[in-house]
Amino acid sequence: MKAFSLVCLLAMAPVALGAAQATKTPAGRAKAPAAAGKSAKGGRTVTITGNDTMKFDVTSITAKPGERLHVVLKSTGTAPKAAMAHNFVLLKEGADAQAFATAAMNARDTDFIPADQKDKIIAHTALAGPGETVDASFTAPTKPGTYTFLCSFPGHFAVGMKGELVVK
Ligand SMILES: [Cu+2]
Repeated sequence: MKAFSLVCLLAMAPVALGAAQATKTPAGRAKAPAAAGKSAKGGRTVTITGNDTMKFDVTSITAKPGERLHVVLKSTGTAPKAAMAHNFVLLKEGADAQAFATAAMNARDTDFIPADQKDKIIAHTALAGPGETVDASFTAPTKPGTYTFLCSFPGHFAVGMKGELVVK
């Protein structure tokens, strides 16, 4: 009887372990797409960092017309995600960045990507909270020019969380 109980315990151990691992997955998920992105999505990787000072460390990206790019955005801040998160939103040529940022303020439900401005976007990432990494792969415009990218979290564009993609 004693031996039987032991077998039961041993048999159950992997199940319990598996359950514990399953609950851990969401916490580690933020990093997985970036690691997988390099090989799976292709394109030249451009790594950008955002932090609690609401600035991108890369404010100018140069690309060839139609070049495939893989933007990886890391948030190195420590403030809570609800108060401080970052994304990378690349706008189409001629899009009004100020109008986009203003509309985004009311779009918390969609991670500050305003539904009525989606036609102004070339590509965007998800929101990165403290310590999180998000990414997006896209094809640079074929038309040479300067395209604005910004963080659409409320207030960040206003204090200069923006940059430009120069296609030439
Ligand atoms: Cu931001």
